[in-house]
Amino acid sequence: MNKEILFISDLHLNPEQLDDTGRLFIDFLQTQASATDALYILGDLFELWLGDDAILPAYQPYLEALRKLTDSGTSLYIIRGNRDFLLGDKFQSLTGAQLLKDPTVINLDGIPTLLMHGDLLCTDDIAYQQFRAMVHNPEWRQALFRKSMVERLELARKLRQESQAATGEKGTEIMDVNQQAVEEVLRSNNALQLIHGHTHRPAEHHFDLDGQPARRFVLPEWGEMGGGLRYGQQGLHNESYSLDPLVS
Ligand code: LP5
Repeated sequence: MNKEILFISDLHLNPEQLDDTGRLFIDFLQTQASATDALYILGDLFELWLGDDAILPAYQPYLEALRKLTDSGTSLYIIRGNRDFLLGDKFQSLTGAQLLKDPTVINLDGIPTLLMHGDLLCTDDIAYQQFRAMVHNPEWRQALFRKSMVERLELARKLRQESQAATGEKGTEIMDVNQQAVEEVLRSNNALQLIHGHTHRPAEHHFDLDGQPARRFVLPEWGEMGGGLRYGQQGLHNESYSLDPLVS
């Protein structure tokens, strides 16, 4: 029998309060995810993660809901995003999640499928790639971990301001994936299928890769509605989630 697997990303859970998206996510975990074999979250589960030693109180309900999910038998796999790149070992032990490297290849029905957050594919966004290299630098991280939670929050606020100013100036194409980067990463991982988030441009792209049909699925961001991909007997298909029983 085929496994049932869900893929979601870009929930950007509010660091200050439990809002509608947060309630929808907890409902999703209890109703949809708990009835499947595995849930993959491909980055930016949290709007900002200050480090496992500085967990914001507003995130406690999610940690508990994720723990309940894994205790009930659903496997939980998470790729870090550009907002929650500091998720670490303590987060794993609190929730039962397994953090995956970006990219990771899994096998869906014999099709090698690449999972990524998606930011690494935005190679035309040179300023972002420099920013990414900075926050992945071990020395930058050591300096950050010496700061208090309040200092980290203030730094995160400044980074957001810088980022918002920068993205306002950038052309939309620069902030999308680069097709050549997509093809190279598929080729180097012997994969024909890619699932990612980050760009908030949900779609299913079909293209030719060295004479073979290839697909790229882009996951949606969450708001009052959620969405993702389900893999089951029918292959991969889109789903949407809502707390309103009249909307599906
Ligand atoms: O986030 P989003 O989707 O709006 O834009 C992203 C890229 N921006 C980022 C930066 C984050 O938004 C910043 C917030 C991160 C906080 C996370 C947790 C904090 C951890 C602890 C830290 C204290 O990822 C954006 C891309 C866009 O996606 C599309 O791909 O374009 O990239 C940028 O905007 C980067 C800018 O081009 C360059 C930013 C320069 C920052 C320079 C640092 C200066 C230091 C100032 C502070 C003193």
